Amino acid sequence: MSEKKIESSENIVMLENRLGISRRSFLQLCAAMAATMGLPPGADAAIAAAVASKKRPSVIWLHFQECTGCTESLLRAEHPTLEKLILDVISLDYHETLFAAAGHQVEAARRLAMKENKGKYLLVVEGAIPTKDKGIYCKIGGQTAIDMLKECAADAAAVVAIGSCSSWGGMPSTGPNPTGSSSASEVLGKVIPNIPGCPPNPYNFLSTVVHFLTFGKLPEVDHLGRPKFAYSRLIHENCERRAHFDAGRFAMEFGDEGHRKGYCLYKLGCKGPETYANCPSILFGDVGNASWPVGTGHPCIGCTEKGIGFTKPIHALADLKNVVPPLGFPRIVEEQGSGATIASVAVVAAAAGAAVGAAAAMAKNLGQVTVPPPEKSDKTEGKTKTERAEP
Ligand code: FSX
Ligand code: SF4
Ligand code: F3S
Repeated sequence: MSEKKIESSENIVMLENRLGISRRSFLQLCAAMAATMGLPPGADAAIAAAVASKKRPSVIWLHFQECTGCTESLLRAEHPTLEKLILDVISLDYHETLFAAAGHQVEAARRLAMKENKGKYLLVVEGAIPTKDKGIYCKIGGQTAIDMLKECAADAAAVVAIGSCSSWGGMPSTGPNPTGSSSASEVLGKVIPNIPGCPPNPYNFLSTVVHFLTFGKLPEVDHLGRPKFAYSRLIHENCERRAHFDAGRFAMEFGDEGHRKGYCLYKLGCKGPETYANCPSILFGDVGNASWPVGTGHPCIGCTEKGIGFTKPIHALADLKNVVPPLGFPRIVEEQGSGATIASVAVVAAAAGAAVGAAAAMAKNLGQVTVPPPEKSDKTEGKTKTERAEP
């Protein structure tokens, strides 16, 4: 279907009224999602048609040991009123934080939704599951988290773990793990799709759900169950401070000259070189350039990586997985302009249906300016060789 035809179709017009966003914004977001997932040309139209017309899948959302940051980050997204889109794309039939009802009423609603949508609903698990002492450390409606998860998973079409807690145990499983916090996969005895992050990026969750809605299945995952479209590249590969790493320019302590100048955070413990996620490409909160941990000056703690975040000390040096700072690189000085947000990815997607990573990186570069290096070498350059990372 041509873009014009899609834009004027009755369902999209109705959607405009339903969501209170323009058709153009909606179609741009569909194109951005298709590009983020690395889908071929035409997938944006399929996504738009599915979101506008298909019956919304019933979603049962469980909360166990966590801070509710996953839900908070979904609801705090702003562009274009993402929370509206999420709540429109799915039929949220059970969610402890968002439900006005309480007690037996809400448990009855969960069981009714499970019965009416048997074999068809999507189960989303937020939070780790305590397994020590028969799971008594987390009970809801008199049921342990273990029993509730198993009961809800039995008739689900698919189970998705959202956040690092349900993906690997996350924060609650930090040593000495007094309650035996475990992942949803461990409790269910099988690998399920995980969308880790503390909190995870809402676009990765939305894209996963939209893939399920459009194609009737979840996107392809890696060996840890993470959707490949979001977790197949090291953070270090797309980081805007990478040029400084390659040139040996590091912040040595918080607030020093290198830190103020935006140098690489490797020596402050940045886990970007051993963490797979698309944080630097799609950013957080829709507030523009640099809105991700490293962009704001804090080392990545590896929250999306099993065995790194909440396991490895925050300021311990990362293992360099596949990158070594080259010795012969020319000096590079970058100056950041106002970067593009996820909406700009749509431009790239519309043009090419480009591959994941490339699309986001291109969009990010739309607003960046590279300026030539300064005329004379200063003290900083003198430091370069002595402070070069030892791989
Ligand atoms: Fe919190 Fe979610 Fe972290 Fe965990 O996110 S943001 S502690 S991953 O389960 O609520
Ligand atoms: Fe960026 Fe961290 Fe890699 Fe430095 S070590 S380039 S701050 S990801
Ligand atoms: Fe987490 Fe690191 Fe991204 S701390 S949010 S994986 S930059």
